[in-house]
Amino acid sequence: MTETLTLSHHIADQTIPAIVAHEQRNPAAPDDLVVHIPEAGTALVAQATQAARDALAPSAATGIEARSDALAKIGRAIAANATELALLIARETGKTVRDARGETIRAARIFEFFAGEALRNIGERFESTRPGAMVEVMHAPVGVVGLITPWNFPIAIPAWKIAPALAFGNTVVWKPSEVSSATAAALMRIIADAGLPAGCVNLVLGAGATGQAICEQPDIDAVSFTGSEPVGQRVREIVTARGARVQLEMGGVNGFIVLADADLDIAVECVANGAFFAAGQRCTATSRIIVEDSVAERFLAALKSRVERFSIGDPRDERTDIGPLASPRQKQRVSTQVAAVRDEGLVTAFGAAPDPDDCHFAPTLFDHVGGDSLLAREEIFGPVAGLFRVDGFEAAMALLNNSRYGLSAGLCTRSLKHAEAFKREARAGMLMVNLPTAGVDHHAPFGGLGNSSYGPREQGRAARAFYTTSRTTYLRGG
Ligand code: UN1
Repeated sequence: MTETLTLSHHIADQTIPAIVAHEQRNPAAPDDLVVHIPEAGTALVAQATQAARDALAPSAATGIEARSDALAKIGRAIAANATELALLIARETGKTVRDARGETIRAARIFEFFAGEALRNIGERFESTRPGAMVEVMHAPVGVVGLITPWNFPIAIPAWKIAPALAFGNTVVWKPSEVSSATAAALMRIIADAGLPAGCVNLVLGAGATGQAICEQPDIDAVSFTGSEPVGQRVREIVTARGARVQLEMGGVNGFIVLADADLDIAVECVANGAFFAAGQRCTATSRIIVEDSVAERFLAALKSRVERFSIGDPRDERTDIGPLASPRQKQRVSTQVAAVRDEGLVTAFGAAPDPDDCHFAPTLFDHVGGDSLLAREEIFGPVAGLFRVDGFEAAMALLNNSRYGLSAGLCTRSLKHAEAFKREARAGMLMVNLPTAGVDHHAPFGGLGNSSYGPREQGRAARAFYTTSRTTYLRGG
């Protein structure tokens, strides 16, 4: 699989070829040019939006059972093609094939879950205060939704936006990250074969200009975005200014506390996974490892020896634990931030070496980090974390909560008392006890507090809130 792919937009079941604007190279083998990508821009976004609007009535006429069948069919087709999709994800984004296969299966399960939800969009009927009248509450589609998705979960995140959008009767204009366009095009082909009316899902490819066109498009009723905080804030400004609905999932500088009474084997597994798997490119990654002084040296030695056993290399190899960063731009960003941390005078316990030949970056840990460091404030989105030493639970919680973000937080302990206090006091949307900060279930609500998220939660039954609007009817027999 080394040919260069040339991608097309997909609007109302037509593939629309266009002029090449970007390329994505295999981040583990820069000579391998994976894909040529066009830029849709304003005119094609308008065309896709019209196609999506025209598809609303046919989609409603199709009914919930046919929609549910289509979602189940998409899920089955993703699962049946998991091996091929995982290899494409690995080649295009550098995600290890093992993680990519897991993610692909997760995407399949998400479509299957929402195949059920399409049949469970249950409303309410109750008595009006006016004698003889009844009140009915239905959950109606929002309309045309714009979806802007990132490269780090190139199939699962599109799945957890597209599936509920369709399940509840919306139609979609979707722009994936230019770093994962080939994976998006492969998913689009599967969706196009599911038997939904033309125009239910429209794929527009490109980078920032096309994302901006979606946000500005007056006929898009709601925009759901996952990506970086600065871009997310911009999305929010544009979309709320024109009065449309917006949902954002952005960054995190997630903390994981290791108390003195923790099982250190569990703590090491949680941190090794949370901080370094997927090369740290998860918004739920562990960036701040907050450890009680009395166990810090033992924990650090065990973590170091675990990291030394990682197999770092070609993401398409089944044995690889950690692959490269997704692009030279990503490697540049991580390198710049690591240099800034060094300029603070901090030293590493291990790592900090970018590979000169490709996008690999060694797992890196800075030791003796203080609460005012860049590592405590900014998301790095690479395999880089800081070790913060504290003298007990209260100090650990104070440090944990000292962040403008609040996506995921973890605690490793054997103490029920501390676990309960953590559940009450940690300022984060996702709380993990003796589990890594990253890695969430597909059937549970997902989202954060503070600058991490905006709008209703994604995933699970909670997803309905964003993709529907309640319609209240008062009914009196004539
Ligand atoms: C996970 O940790 O399993 O972009 C999911 C991200 C998040 C999803 C994380 N929106 O990393």
